[in-house]
Amino acid sequence: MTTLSDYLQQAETTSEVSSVITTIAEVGRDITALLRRGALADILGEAGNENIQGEAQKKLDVIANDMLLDALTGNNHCAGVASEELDHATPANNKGSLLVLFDPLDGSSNIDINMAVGTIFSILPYNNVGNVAADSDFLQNGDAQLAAGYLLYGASTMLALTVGNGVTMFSLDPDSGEYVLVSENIRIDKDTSEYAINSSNHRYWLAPMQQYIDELVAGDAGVRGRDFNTRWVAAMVGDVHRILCRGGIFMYPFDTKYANKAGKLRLMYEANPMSFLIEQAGGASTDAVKRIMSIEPNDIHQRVPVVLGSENEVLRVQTIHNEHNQS
Ligand code: AFP
Repeated sequence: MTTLSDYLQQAETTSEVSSVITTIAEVGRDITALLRRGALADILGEAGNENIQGEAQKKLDVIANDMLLDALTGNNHCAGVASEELDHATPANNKGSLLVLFDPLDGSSNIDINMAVGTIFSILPYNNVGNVAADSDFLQNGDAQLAAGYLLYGASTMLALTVGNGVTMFSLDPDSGEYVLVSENIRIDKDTSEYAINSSNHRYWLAPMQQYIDELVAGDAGVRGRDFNTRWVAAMVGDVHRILCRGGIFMYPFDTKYANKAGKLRLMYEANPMSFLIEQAGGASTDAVKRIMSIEPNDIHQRVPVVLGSENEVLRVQTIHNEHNQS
């Protein structure tokens, strides 16, 4: 049996990155304990306020955010933290060499119905050591990430992690409290017949995305010549986990409902960490046209359209968009 600690000791990363990953995993254990108590733990329902995204915060959004913030600001290697739930970055230890970004509870609309939720995290280098970290220090593209991963709080709690040398998965042993390695060097098939998208937004999508999805819906009666199936967890962590396990394509495209924000998902603490995992597992991740991890950010909360998963399907979406742009 290999634990997360055993894995990190031999992984091609630094002791500082390993320390921060361990801190996040420890908070994941505490969030798991809260979720396991569910309705009995007074963690359900609305917190009664909105975050910078204008979204009503759930109690557990705030609780998870505060747990991660407290733990990471207590880690000497963490110079600053940025969270989906906080307007601006929180400076921590200005002698630290790392920055951490997270969505503390992704899929929080699933909490009240006892469905899967998760924590997404991204670790960046701090290039201004000795100074107080500010939002601008976080504005690095996805290729700058030193590590990324998620905790999936499902029937079991799992940690998916990359430090730039493949994707490894761990399962939390509820008896010992250890994260036990269950799979490594995960690879995503280039092809798939399973897609994930919120189809109720069809009328808001741009024409090329409408064409791509209409072709999937047409199945073996259309140009694709085969039937497709759809799955939608409404928590990105759940959809990405399924893709890492059995392939697929996940899309939250540009839609005119969010026209001023370029889609619903956030670049820095959702799209970039998930793209790192997907690319490390042999998949692809774009904004429908451009590679996500090449995007130069201009705001820690900026949104981006997301198309990620099995490479040949992501490329097909890109081809259809390019054909429309050339016509
Ligand atoms: P919440 O955290 O507000 O539930 O949003 C989750 C999410 O950001 C992402 O995890 C899902 O894939 C997506 O939104 C679901 O969006 P829809 O609710 O529009 O289906």
